[in-house]
Amino acid sequence: MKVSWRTLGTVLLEDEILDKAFSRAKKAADRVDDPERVFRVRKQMTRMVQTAADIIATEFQELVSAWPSLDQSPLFDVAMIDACVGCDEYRKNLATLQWASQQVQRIASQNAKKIVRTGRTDLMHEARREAYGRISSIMRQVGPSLVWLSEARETLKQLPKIDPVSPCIVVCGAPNVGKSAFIAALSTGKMEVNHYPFTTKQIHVGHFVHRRLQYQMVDTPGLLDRPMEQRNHIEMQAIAALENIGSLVLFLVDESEACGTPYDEQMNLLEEVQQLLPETELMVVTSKADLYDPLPSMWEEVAEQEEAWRQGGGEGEPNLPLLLDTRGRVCLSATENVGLDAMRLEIVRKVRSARPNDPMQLPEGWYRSDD
Ligand SMILES: Nc1nc2c(ncn2[C@@H]2O[C@H](COP(=O)(O)OP(=O)(O)OP(=O)(O)O)[C@@H](O)[C@H]2O)c(=O)[nH]1
Ligand SMILES: [Mg+2]
Repeated sequence: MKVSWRTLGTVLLEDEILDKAFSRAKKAADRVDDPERVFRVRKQMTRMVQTAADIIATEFQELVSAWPSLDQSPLFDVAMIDACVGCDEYRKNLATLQWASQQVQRIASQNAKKIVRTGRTDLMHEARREAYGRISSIMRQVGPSLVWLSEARETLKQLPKIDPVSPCIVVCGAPNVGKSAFIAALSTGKMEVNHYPFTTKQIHVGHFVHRRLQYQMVDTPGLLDRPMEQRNHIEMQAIAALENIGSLVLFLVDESEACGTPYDEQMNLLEEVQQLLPETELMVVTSKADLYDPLPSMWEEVAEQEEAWRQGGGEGEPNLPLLLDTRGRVCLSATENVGLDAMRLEIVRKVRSARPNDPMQLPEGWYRSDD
């Protein structure tokens, strides 16, 4: 199941639901037509009670089934939900609506029975009023859950959309080293811009496709800007979430220090990231290679070979030479578009060797439609 928080409908609040339910109930009663007064009132009152309860129960049922079940959500989503709104609260508030939906139906059927059993119209009205009172009281009890869900929806809407099945490359590094520029340069098509709900920073999610497999790249602004001990629970959760989705971590270093963080500090951060994500393959890459003076010795050669490959349609998986700096580290320039194609192919190779089971390799007897 693929979760899309962006398509979750608005959560109506207590008063909005009650208004909707009671006004529909009133309309349903107005449509009743029976010349015999007792029959007419009986039908009107039962219809009011049942319509109101149905509207409310349906509203809650739909909400409960539209919101993803945590047991079936990808680990990334669960970690993010926990970081942003809390899994316990999430479960509790949805369960409250489930309970309320049953209560409301129960009240309706009890009071409908009272209405049917009496021959006195005043008692019918009385039973209808009682049902409305009890339903309103249930609604007051779920009011806070509705407010919570409505706020949670606003928060979760901002989360990056990550497909748990496709490889995901997590791009990290100190602020300003060129993470977003790197993702933009490697992406085909438009980059998505999202937020981690607890920072104001933009997260970029970019994609490229190689041999029909989609590769996602996600950046991590604001997550690693501070020393470990100053990080709060939420940031740690988000980092843990990255561990769950990352097939490969790219750590960008800006050796020119144009980013504002000294090289040594960037190396300390690298060590922290390695400790945080011990299970994930990590590759260190130098950004902004165009700022080297002199340029890396292979600059021209790499630029020419990449250009020639692109001219030829960019097919296949040639061994394009990687641009290396004097430390022997892979480098590239997002602004000059040098070293990027070679890097993309390197990512593909790394991801392939890091993923023990290739999702494109289906079990025996399974067929993939070649669309
Ligand atoms: N010369 C040069 N500048 C670059 C390159 N890539 C990025 N920059 C510049 O570096 C600055 C930061 O780039 P971003 O891509 O925003 O860096 P970031 O790591 O995403 O920054 P945060 O999201 O704030 O952590 C911008 O001014 C870019 O223009 C590059 O390859 N060469
Ligand atoms: Mg950025």
